[in-house]
Amino acid sequence: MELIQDGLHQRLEYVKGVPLIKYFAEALGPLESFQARPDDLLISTYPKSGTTWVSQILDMIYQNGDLDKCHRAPIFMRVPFLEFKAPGVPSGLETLKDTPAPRLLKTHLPLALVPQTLLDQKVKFQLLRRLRWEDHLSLRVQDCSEVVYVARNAKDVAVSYHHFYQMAKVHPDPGTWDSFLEKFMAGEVCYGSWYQHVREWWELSCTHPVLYLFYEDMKENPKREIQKILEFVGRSLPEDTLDFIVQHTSFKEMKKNPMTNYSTLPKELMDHSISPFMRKGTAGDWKTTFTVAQNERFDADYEEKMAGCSLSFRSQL
Ligand code: PPS
Repeated sequence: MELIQDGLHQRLEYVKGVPLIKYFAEALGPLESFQARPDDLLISTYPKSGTTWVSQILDMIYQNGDLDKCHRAPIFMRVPFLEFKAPGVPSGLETLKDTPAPRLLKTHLPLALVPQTLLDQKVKFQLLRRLRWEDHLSLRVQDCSEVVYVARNAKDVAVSYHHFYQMAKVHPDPGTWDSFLEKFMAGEVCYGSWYQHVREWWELSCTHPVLYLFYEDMKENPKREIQKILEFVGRSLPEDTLDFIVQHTSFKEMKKNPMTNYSTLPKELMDHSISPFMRKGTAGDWKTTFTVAQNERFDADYEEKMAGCSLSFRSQL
């Protein structure tokens, strides 16, 4: 535990212009030797956008809805977090060594920092787009690693991130909500700009097999979104299994499940008494935190940063 104490509240380190937790920045070098497999599925998100939720959904799909199998390990062991590194716990790369194929992988990295091996399939995919849809689907499953991206509206992400910065001790001191919001808008939080992240992965979906999902759609109709995921990964499940997955990936179930709620991590890394990892799990919670002035300033800045982008977010349901 002394190693963990040593690592508290480090400053962010910039890599290719992207601010990262110092340990995560250190993990990028070894990550260059990572070799993707064509049957890898990458779960990519900006932090606090529904990563754990979609990870549990995908693992339940991969285990054909067998909850006991999904209890085999905490979510961060079942779905290795590629750039994760912190004192006293296995790194993402270490976890990966024991992960059997087909693998689910997690990252929050912006494209500039994603290991090239995961994007190498791009050219191949561009060629495949010219084929008939059925050929395209069957070839795609065999030849390309795929990406499920989840995006969440920026206001809820900012609020969730501020709470997470406080409870997950590898982050720098977040400061007040007002100062954190300014840093979020300036892209000076861990992983950089939300605006750039959601945009560049959206653009990638034109040339790469990316299923681009929205947290708010998942809240609105989880069954519909899980069906999209099933189709994307080329699997089908009986209706009752699908309903079972919907039920066991609800916020209520995942909050009390030690294999999804991060309660198995040492308190020195995540202190749930400050703010639980499974905090509220709603769309529109930002309204309890943003002042009217903050909201106006945020909206004006948002218009500028998202100008010309076809992405459309719902910040309430
Ligand atoms: S992380 O640390 O970046 O990987 O966090 P991430 O998992 O992306 O996001 C955490 C937020 O997602 C909420 N969450 C859920 N919402 C609805 N349903 C389910 N099943 C679910 N699981 C996790 C979690 O509560 C965090 O959001 P907030 O707003 O803080 O509650």
